[in-house]
This record gives sequence, structure tokens and C-alpha cells, in this order.
Amino acid sequence: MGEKMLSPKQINQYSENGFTVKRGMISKNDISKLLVEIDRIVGESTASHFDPDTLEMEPDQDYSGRLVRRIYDPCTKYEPFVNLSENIEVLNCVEQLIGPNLVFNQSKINMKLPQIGSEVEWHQDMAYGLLTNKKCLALLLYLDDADKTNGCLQVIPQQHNNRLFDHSLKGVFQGKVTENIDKNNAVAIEAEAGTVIFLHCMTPHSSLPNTSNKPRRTVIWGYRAADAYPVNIGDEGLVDVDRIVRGQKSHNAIFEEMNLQVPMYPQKGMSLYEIQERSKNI
Ligand SMILES: O=C(O)CCC(=O)C(=O)O
Repeated sequence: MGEKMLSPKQINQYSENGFTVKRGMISKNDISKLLVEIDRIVGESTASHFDPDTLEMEPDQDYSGRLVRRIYDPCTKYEPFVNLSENIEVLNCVEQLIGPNLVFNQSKINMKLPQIGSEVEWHQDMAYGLLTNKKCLALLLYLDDADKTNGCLQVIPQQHNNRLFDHSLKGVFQGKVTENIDKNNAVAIEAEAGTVIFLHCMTPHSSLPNTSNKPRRTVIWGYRAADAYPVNIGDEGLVDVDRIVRGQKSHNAIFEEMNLQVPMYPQKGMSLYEIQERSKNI
């Protein structure tokens, strides 16, 4: 690891622009170990023979193709990546941005292999999982040097205090911003392997396909503040399943500024009767 904490300038940049960049945060030696682990996870996978719980293959390749698009949940499943997500210096930096109580959120590795690596269209992470507040961020670690030719991350600064943009068409989630947004100020974050980008959950971001001969592998993992609770939409988020008994489905969740006690259940699946009965003995 290089400098241990974020500088005041980096903290300021995050709060003003919705992202900040820490170059040289992860050493070349540590990056090599992560790459070895990726090779081990990918193993002998081919388009016709791979574990869909572990990874996703690039489309449009023949059955013997070995092009992997994404590895799922590395920071939960594989020790070197778990260690990265619990690294004390990483957590110290995240604490500087969203406070001291941190919940690990999710992770993935996007492989973006030479000449083919899939495009990621403009989106805000909050669109994929609503939270009760915006203290949530993703960290994006470049495992290879990244520039425009191999599809480095692009962000639109100063949008994190704006609203969540429309990510739907005719009421159906499209996984990308579907309204016209101003991309004139978009910034391409070109940087060396070992750079970590700290990305606010409301910052629109994207990346182009890889048109070069170099890979652009990236680990992405996230944290939320412990008081940023996920909003459980459950089946309501499926287009056709809810039982509207009058009027129309709402495609917007209205949030009010409230500070609510979260019910911490003693055990999973207890009924009201059981909880109240238990309470008599306390
Ligand atoms: O890999 C990238 O360039 C960005 C990835 C991203 O935003 C995502 O997978 O949600």
C-alpha cells in the first residue's frame, strides 16, 4: 500500500465531484497475487463448460472459447479478495468518506479482455439497489493499466447530489440511464494498475468496449454505512406480480426524512405471538 489515508484534497474531491482517485494504492506485488488468483478461479472454463455461479462468459464465442466477462462475488468467496475488502487501509479511507460503521456491500471482477471486453453503459449504482440514504460507494481497483483504448472508467462529476436518473423504458428496468443526460463533462479515468477509484453510489459511470490488445481487468467492491439500509423491493420489483387492488402501481419510492428504529428480531421467522410471548419472560 502507498499513502495510507485519503488526503484532504481527495476527500474534498469526493464530496464535490462524487469520486476520487488514489493512485498506487495497491502494490504491484499484491496485484500479481490477485491476478494469479483470477487465473485459478477461471481455470479451464470454456463457453460450453463453466460454472454459472462462479462466472459469466463473453457472448458470441464458439463453444471452446475461453473469454470470461465477469467473476461473481470475489470478495465473499476467495481469500485474497476477502482480505482486500477487509484491508485496514482500505477501510480507513472508506471511513473518511462515509463514516466509521461500514457494511460490505457486493463485489465482482470485470475482465474486459482485449478486443472484446463488454461495454458498460451509463448507470448509477443506486438504481440497482435502493438504500435509505446515499452513504454508499464502490471501489474500483485497476488490475491493469487503463486508458481510453482498453475501456477505462468514465464518470460524470458533480451529479451525486442530483436525482436518480430514469433507468427504465415503459416502466421496465433497463440497467442503464434511459433519459438524455449531459455527458459533456464526462471524465475518462486513465490510470496505472494499482489505482483505486472511490465512486459515490449516485455518480453516473460507464466504460467503453476494449478495442486494444491489452486487458483491462478490474475488481469492484462496495460498502454502505450501517445506517444505509437496503430497501427490500422483493417481488414488487417484478413488472407483473403485484396485486394492485385499486389504482396504479407506483414506479417511484417516495422517501421521507425519518430516523426509524430497525426491528432487530431475536430469531428468523418468529410470529407476533411468539415474539410477544418471549417478551413476557424478559
Ligand atoms: O467495469 C467497468 O468499467 C464498470 C463496471 C460497473 O460499473 C459495473 O459493473 O457496475
